[in-house]
Amino acid sequence: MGIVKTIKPYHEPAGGWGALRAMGTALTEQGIAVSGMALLARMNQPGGFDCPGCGWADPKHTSPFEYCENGGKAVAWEATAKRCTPEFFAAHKVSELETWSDYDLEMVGRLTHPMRYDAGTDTYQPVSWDDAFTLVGRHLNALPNPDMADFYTSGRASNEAAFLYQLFAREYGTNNFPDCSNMCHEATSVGLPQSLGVGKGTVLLDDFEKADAILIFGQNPGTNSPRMMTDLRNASRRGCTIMSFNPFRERALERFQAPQNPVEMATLTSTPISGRLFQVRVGGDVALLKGMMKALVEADRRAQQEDRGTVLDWDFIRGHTVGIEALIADLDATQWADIEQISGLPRAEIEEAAAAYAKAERAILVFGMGVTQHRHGTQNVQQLANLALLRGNIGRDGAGLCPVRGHSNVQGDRTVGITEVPTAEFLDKLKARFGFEPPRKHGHNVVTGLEAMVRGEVKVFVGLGGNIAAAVPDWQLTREAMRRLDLTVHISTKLNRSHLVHGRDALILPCLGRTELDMQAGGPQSVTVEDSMSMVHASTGRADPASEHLKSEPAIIAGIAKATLGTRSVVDWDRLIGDYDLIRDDVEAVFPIFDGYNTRIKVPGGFHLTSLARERIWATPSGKANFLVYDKLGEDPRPAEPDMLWLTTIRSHDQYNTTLYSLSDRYRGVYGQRDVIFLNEEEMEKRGLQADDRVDIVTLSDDGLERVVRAFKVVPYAFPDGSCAAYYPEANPLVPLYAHDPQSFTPASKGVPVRLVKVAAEQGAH
Ligand SMILES: Nc1nc2c(c(=O)[nH]1)N[C@H]1C(S)=C(S)[C@@H](COP(=O)(O)OP(=O)(O)OC[C@H]3O[C@@H](n4cnc5c(=O)[nH]c(N)nc54)[C@H](O)[C@@H]3O)O[C@H]1N2
Ligand SMILES: Nc1nc2c(c(=O)[nH]1)N[C@H]1C(S)=C(S)[C@@H](COP(=O)(O)OP(=O)(O)OC[C@H]3O[C@@H](n4cnc5c(=O)[nH]c(N)nc54)[C@H](O)[C@@H]3O)O[C@H]1N2
Ligand SMILES: [Mo]
Repeated sequence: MGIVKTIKPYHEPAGGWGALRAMGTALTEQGIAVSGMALLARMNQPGGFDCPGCGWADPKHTSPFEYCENGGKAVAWEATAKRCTPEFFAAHKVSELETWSDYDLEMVGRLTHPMRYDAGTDTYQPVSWDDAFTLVGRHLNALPNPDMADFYTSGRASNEAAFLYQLFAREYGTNNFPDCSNMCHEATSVGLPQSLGVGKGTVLLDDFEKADAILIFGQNPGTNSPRMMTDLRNASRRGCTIMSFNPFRERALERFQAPQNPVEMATLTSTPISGRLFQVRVGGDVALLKGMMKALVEADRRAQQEDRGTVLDWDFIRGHTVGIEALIADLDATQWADIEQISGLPRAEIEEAAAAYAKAERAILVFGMGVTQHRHGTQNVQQLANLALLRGNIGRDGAGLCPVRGHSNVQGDRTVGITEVPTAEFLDKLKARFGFEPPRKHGHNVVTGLEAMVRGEVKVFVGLGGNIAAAVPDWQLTREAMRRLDLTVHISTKLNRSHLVHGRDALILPCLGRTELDMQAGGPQSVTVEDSMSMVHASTGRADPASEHLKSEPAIIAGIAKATLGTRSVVDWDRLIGDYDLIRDDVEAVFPIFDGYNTRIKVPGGFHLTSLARERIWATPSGKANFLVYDKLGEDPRPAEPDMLWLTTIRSHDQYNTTLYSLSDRYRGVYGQRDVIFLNEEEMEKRGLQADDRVDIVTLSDDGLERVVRAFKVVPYAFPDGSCAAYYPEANPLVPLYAHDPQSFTPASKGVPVRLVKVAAEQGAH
């Protein structure tokens, strides 16, 4: 790449002309400057396809311009004119490709043929679909126990593909469904049911038009869900208070220029977004949340003493919740000094945040990975739920919890049965519909799956999308385990790291993307997805497939199922693949909330899956919402290591998870490089470091293994004390596999204890 490596602050607002320029560049780089714009005109429109980017909800289709810079990049990446062909594979041994960067691998373009690894030549060679399916079947049938296979899902798979995938693996005999969600919002899915009885958000897009306050915890909308910026901007303009709690001063949370707004664009004005930014320390959220709640409780007592009403919503608390006494006792026992130390925020600031929250009649609490990816991720989520419950901010217009999901269908995949801990009720329904006995034993999630792989107990890995080898923690350990597998199968659109970290046998099975026409025996097919707000709607690709040899994800799963189960199967796979309406009928039979599925997706915008908590019906054992106590403030700050910093691993503006669109991160002022570490000047001074110095980042591991990434460049940044940040996935070798939330098994990617070792100038020269 010709990009110069520089660090220089970005002065423009987020969005705006910078966003339009970046989208134009992405389309041009992929060789689709003109056709790409035509494609984008069909994105998120009735009859069109759903954006393959993030899981933010679609508005009510009032503008022909329903996409954002990063959605544009996601489409450019899929609709690229570049191709990764058998000739390419013939020319590059796998051992050579291993030396390529992740960026260069995906830049090769769309995969065109099914490929099988050939050890003799150390290359991938073309293979027929039939032979590929037979190979998978042979390996799976050779396993003494179906629990020796793992079936991974990344959240781009449609409801139809995901349902078939779980159907096949369960008929085969296992509940091993590690899922990208295990590394993402699992703390939400595990934490919220205990609090509210549902594991999903409780707001709809309309609520953003009615809220008086929106609080954003550990989420970066300007980059990761840019269409949300329009809702925030409109809220901000009508006087809604917006507060953000984040160690970074994320640009989009400060100022935003709507690319869709001609006036802002022409006059170069922008809307200030976050009324207030609270720079919480990395891992300091429990302390912050308890501080806010403590301030509310204290204010409530004062108000009652002075006969000024109440600050807490006691009618709601008494009518709808249990556990308030224990929560208040815990808050009373928590000292302000500890809250300040661990959150990194002075008491006065926390009280200010609490006061602004208390002033709002209706408040929405938004949260993302900054909250979930901690050893105390579930606790973070539950303390957030407590904060909402204290003021009755659930189940009312303009109020609620809004976990912003990642992948565009990660929520839907879970809804239709991708889970390693299925309920008995679901399995009974599956059995009633199909007539086979599904396995009851709980299966692997990402962490337990990798642990089993490390122990040699897993032999076959199948990945429905994603890039597991790069997305997971502890590369040294986990990649070595992947290389010992009997078979790795990746259903993918683009070449990525996981294809190179392969088992003894290995297959790359290329599939259609969401923008492409999916033609089956019964004609062109649509799929369905569920967004962050539980809206289910259809997505129809119309573009010519990247290659005539591609199959749809459902068709690939059916091919594997037939080759593995043969006449044993009670499912008529060909019939289902011929007409996806039939798959949806099955989904509806197993999950009654999909009542009228095929009819309801014909309505533009789709339909909403009911959230009981939204109706103030609490599906918990007590029948009430639960205030849940966590008697700590976070993780112990290791007094024995005065040098320690909490490292958080974050996304740049120019990446989609492990896919890099470029090596730059313009809002944070980083260009042409990703091996950087953000650190404040005081912490730099303490360590004798200057800007551009190189450091090794070393994890303070508990198990004696050395975890280190080398020669990262120091970038001074107004960051909280005791904290630092580096990019995901480059920093993943630092995240220990054992360092996960014990309840949700979410790896602690946003809370890694590290120390820095300065590298001598000549060693660090890059
Ligand atoms: N363009 C683009 N869009 C995406 C993605 C992408 O990679 N690129 N990924 C998709 C996926 S799968 C997901 S899950 C979402 C991810 O979207 P986000 O949830 O926004 O994920 P991150 O960027 O990893 O981190 C979010 C924020 O958490 C802050 N943070 C870090 N540590 C802490 C902490 O300890 N406390 C608090 N309060 N904040 C902290 C970071 O500064 C950052 O602003 O986006 C989805 N959309
Ligand atoms: N340190 C650290 N680690 C993290 C995170 C973090 O913040 N920090 N975030 C975590 C999170 S939130 C997530 S969700 C995971 C993401 O983990 P994954 O979901 O496994 O990773 P992705 O990078 O999204 O997967 C990209 C690949 O998906 C394939 N692909 C793209 N589109 C399609 C499609 O339509 N169909 C199919 N079959 N394949 C397709 C392409 O081959 C592409 O290379 O990573 C997690 N890992
Ligand atoms: Mo995610």
